[in-house]
Amino acid sequence: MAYFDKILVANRGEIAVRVIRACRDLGIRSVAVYSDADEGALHARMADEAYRIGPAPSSESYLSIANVLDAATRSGASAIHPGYGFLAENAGFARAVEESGRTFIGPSAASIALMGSKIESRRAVSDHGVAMVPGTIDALTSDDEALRMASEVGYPVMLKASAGGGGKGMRYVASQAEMGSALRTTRAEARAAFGEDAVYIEKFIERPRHIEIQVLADGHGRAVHLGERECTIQRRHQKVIEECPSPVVDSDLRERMGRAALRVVEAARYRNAGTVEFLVDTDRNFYFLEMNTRLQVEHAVTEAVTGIDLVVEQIRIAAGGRLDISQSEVVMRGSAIECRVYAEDPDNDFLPSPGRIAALAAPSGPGVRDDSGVYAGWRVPIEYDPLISKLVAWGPTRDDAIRRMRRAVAEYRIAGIRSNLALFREVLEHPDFVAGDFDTGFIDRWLARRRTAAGEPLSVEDRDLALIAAAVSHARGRAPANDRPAPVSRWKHEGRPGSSGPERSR
Ligand code: MV4
Repeated sequence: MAYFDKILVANRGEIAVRVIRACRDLGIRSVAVYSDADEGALHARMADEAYRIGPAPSSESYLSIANVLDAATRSGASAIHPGYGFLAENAGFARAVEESGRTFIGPSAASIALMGSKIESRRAVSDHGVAMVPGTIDALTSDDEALRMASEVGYPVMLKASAGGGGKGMRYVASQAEMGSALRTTRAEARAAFGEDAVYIEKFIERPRHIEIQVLADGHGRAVHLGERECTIQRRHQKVIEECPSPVVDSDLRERMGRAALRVVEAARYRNAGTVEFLVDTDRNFYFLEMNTRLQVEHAVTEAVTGIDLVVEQIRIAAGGRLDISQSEVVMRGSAIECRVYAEDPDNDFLPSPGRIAALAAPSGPGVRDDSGVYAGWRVPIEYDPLISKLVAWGPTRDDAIRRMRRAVAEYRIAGIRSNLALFREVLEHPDFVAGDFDTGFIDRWLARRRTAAGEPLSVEDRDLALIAAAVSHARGRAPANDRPAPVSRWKHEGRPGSSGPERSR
């Protein structure tokens, strides 16, 4: 059964290829759009039809609502899948698609707008009884109010822009002496970046993990959660490695986080696939952070473990279909890891490494999936995110998945451009990674240590990071991170099933 005759994919690269594949699996015609920089790109070649939507700068192509809608008119597509990034979380785009008489494959414009405002989403979610990071519910109106709220929740705090998210527009505030200038710079940056300067305060959660719950909701009152993804391994707020399940989430915590995520779905009257992000502290308390109203980059680890095709479900739901999966039918089997393969140079501060791919051999074999957006001979453009593929390895256990990922990374050959593959080889052998013992500072601390070990001076940014890490360790009566052996993290014990650690999340 076909749900739509023809779907336009308003995106590029590996995610456009991923959606085109789902269309083909469902017998639906696919329409690609491409900029001048993407003429001959894999997604444009794979789709049944492809339409040029403008010059290389995304503001004049992939971000142009008018140009995307024009391609929809030219092709006769009756639905639009936005992928992630670009227009995926633009409420105005979702509205414009619906007003043009087409279906937006995603949530309503109202849900996108609600979750796009971190202040409004915090209010809606707290009204539904979901635990969130202690802090302000309303936008701060004065320096005095900020100082009062911050001393109420206790320093250090995070100052966050309501229009921010994903690490954008946030600032660490150690003490009241820093509050005045932090408010001014955060507001000014938010105004420049988002055109809106509302800010709020959250208590700073130390050494958290970033764990998110995948949800599916059909808009007819049915909703399920598909367990969690562990997304703690990040560099500068970019995820690097994700996994499903998390090594620290047992079935009890999963059930409680899943129920909380479904309350967020209710609060947003959410429809389609979405992700509810939580911070999890070292005592395994979890706090709502934000909801991503789109398909995520890392969705494939959930697919590997649940066997559910999230893009197919998105299309079915958008076509008005009922969710035919009940919560008890969601079964998590085995363990999956994703490595984001980037065209970037780890030896040159991770600068993008665009250029012609001279040779390419992607891994395959049992339990390995490579969602790529490139091919040999293709020139990776400089204009866009340099993600070239997402490598996923599945195994019956986490150790099996790690070994498989090591094998897959070793099989991978990319010539002509630099990539971050060599880093994965090292991280996948790191004892703390293998033990599942890490927090959000893992990659930065590891890279800093690795560079000083190689005799390189630290960059100003890395030196600041190291100083902050040392200060935090000192304040907590620990040895600085550079002094090995590091103290054994509480994660090591509390993550273990059967551990008798305190369970305080509610
Ligand atoms: C925080 C936090 C500590 N306390 N909020 C960064 C990305 C964005 N989604 C939220 N982030 C954080 N918010 C409070 N109240 C620490 C981070 C954070 C982080 C979170 C997840 C993964 C990596 C991170 C790296 C640095 C900081």
